[in-house]
Amino acid sequence: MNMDHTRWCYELSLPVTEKSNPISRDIDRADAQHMLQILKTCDAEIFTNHHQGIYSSPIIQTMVDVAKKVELMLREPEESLIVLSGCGTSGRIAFLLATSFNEMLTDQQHTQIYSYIIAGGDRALLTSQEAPEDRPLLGARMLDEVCAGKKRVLFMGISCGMSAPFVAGQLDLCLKHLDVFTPVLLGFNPVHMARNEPMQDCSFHFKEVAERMATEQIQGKAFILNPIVGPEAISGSSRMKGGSATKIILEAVLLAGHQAIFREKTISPECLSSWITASERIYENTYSHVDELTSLVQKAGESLQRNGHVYYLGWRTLGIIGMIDASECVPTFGADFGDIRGFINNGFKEMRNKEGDLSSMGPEFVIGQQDFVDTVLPVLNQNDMIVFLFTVKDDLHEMTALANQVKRKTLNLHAVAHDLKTLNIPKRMCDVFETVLKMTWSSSDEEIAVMQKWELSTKCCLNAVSTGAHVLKGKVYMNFMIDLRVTNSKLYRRAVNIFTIRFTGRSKPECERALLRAIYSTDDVSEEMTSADVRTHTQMANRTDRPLL
Ligand code: S6P
Repeated sequence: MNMDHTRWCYELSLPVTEKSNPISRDIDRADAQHMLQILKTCDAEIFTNHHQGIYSSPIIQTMVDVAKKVELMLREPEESLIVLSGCGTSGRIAFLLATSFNEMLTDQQHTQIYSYIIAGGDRALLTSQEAPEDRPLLGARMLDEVCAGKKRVLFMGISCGMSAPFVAGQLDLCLKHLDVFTPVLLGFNPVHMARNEPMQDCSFHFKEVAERMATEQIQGKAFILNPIVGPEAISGSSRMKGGSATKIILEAVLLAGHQAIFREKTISPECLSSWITASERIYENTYSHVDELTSLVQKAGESLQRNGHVYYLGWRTLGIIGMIDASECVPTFGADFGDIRGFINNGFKEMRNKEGDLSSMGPEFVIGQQDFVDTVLPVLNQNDMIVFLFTVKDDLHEMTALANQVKRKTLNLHAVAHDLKTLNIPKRMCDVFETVLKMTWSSSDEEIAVMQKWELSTKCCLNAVSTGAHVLKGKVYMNFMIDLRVTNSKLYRRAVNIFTIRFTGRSKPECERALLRAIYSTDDVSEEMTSADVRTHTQMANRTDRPLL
């Protein structure tokens, strides 16, 4: 059997979310403009119309069913809770949605009913905490605590790869108590591709839980939302399409529930698919600014190549989008936390996270724009790139004053600005920036959830900027992350896989030995090391400070 055939069979065996996307196979050799074309084509796969796609009848119908559950919860808010939960990016999106939708309820003088759980707690909102992802019992315990005293819980467990043991543990708890819980699994693989590896302290695996969910779905007691959106542009990097598709789908479902209550709109397949179409338009509009986006990717790449930094300064939830994008560069590209950093106006006051101000936990948790002025501005230089993220509804005077302060240090100052056709950002404000990616949204766009649309567009831009910059810096080979840290079992498997057939064509045991040599920093891999379980290896890798590939 030749190597190409072996690689091909191997690729076929991988779940969709771990596959190498043929569209991006040469992304490491692309210039900034070509790279954008690649990212645009990969993202467009989210909306491809096929029988398992996001627009397909079974997926839209499941969205309708879940939206109706949301409506029910909203009708009896005192005894109900909607919990969104996940690890890494999935947990961050859960946080963003739960806090934003609670805010919407407050605006309607309605009781807040949303809560979020992220593996590793609030510190995982800003830093990579990969190890708790492997703990199913911890997930179940955290869910149990959050739901204490509630009669009805709609639980949305997000795992793009349908692989996180933390989420599997939570779904298992729900399935054992269907009198209280209605579990929803959101992911982007078919059920038969859910992970089937044994989990820590557990007798079941993710796939088995997903199969039990599928059985309960027949009775309307559980739901699986798993459209196929194609492999990521950087293999396995679910912060990109996975995170965006999560946001699009859950917002559609939650908004439909809200509109049923507050606007008496019937929840129908049409209203759900029209939100997906609106999101598709956002992607098209965002990528139509190809020249400005190319310039941002190019500039960010140059900054990183010169050991400079990229700083996102964002207002309101656009600040959160910036911080999320920045925090993900550490586990994905082996970046230093200072390479790309996000700051938000009003810092933690704007975050509204459960655990409050975390700034005493270390420099990674210092996130206010005033902190930027106090600690970063004095040492800023021309190699550093600054990107402002704001909308016409933000405090434009405050924003211009800060931009002028930054400009005294560097002209490498850019903006992603969202405007409505009816409300214009004054030209003199745009003139402060070298590049302004000015997104104009037609005033006929429904005013509803306009902030959510601006967030999605900003996410798409920043994913392109940070991914593109790291590709230009050489942190990607073909379309594989090669500076990843092996800090949980999913990443360990991914590392072995990359080593294995893809790069070396050697056998799995041989590649695993090579990986163990890197983890334990030794050429002498002992019997004790090879016989230890994956958890022991990832614990060791967690203690090492450097990427292993
Ligand atoms: C991916 C990101 C990771 C994942 C996390 C959860 O780009 O770095 O932190 O979000 O591993 O993955 P999943 O498949 O359970 O949503």
